[in-house]
Amino acid sequence: MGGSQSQKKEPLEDKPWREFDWGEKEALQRSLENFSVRNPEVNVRILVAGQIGAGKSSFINSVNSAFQGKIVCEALADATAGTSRSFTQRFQTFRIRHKNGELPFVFGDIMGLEAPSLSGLQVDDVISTILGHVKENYIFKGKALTSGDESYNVKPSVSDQSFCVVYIIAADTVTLTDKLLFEKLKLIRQTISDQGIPQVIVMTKVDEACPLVNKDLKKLYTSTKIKKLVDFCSAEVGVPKTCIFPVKNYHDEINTNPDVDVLILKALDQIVDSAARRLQKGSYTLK
Ligand SMILES: Nc1nc2c(ncn2[C@@H]2O[C@H](COP(=O)(O)OP(=O)(O)OP(=O)(O)O)[C@@H](O)[C@H]2O)c(=O)[nH]1
Ligand SMILES: [Mg+2]
Repeated sequence: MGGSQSQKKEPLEDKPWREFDWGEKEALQRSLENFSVRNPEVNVRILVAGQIGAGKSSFINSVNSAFQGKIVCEALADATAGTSRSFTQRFQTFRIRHKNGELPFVFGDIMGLEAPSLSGLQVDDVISTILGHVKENYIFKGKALTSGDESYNVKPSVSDQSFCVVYIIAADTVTLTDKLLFEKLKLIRQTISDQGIPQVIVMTKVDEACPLVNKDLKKLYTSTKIKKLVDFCSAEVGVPKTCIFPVKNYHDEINTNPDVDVLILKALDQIVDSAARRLQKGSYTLK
């Protein structure tokens, strides 16, 4: 699918549209491995949200793979192309580990959002999850979780709350995405922005979106196509371009690669930095 169109010559920018240090992997890794929270009991929770099949679970696995130097498949990702049902059905959290132990970062993985307003995962459920009200292993239903439900965590701790929301958007399909999906993301944004909860876009599948990048990942920041897709994402979701990180997730590799790692770690560095700043202000409640 999409093969014949992608045969066309893709333009490249004369100069990179974003400065990026491809040799920064070790430094980023070291700095993230030395990250500590003031209260060692607290974990920095980060929630991934986005369309079905965008690469949410794969991004979590890619973060763990980059730290461990081997491919990790803890968050089950779907290998079936083009499904309309989210593979991830329950709310699960995944601790990020490096070779010698645990890091204080925990990713929350949820079901994918669908465009029609009343099907699949509801915006209310995403917001409840961000606020820490959804207990681990809750299976998302067609209707939103309410305070009377046994899976509803009435008094979430700081570690149950998410201090950064990462919208995962697939580069290869973003321009074909139903506008209603962006409306859902905007609704989430409006609700959580008041609480100062930072939001970052991780744009996955850059290898599928641009043949030049597929051949050589280092062309990412000179690819006109990827630049345009970042502009498009920023305009549709309302997230500044500086908070959009194009990445390639590990999906069919058997070994890690420093270029894939550095993109993933750079995105994580920004996510953790903004989450840590929000965490300093303490927990939050809506209403
Ligand atoms: N080529 C390529 N494939 C990717 C990338 N990221 C994810 N995939 C593939 O896309 C498919 C869906 O990935 P998942 O990680 O399961 O996506 P998800 O967002 O968790 O999906 P749901 O749980 O179903 O909502 C899988 O076949 C992945 O291998 C990427 O950066 N490049
Ligand atoms: Mg998933």
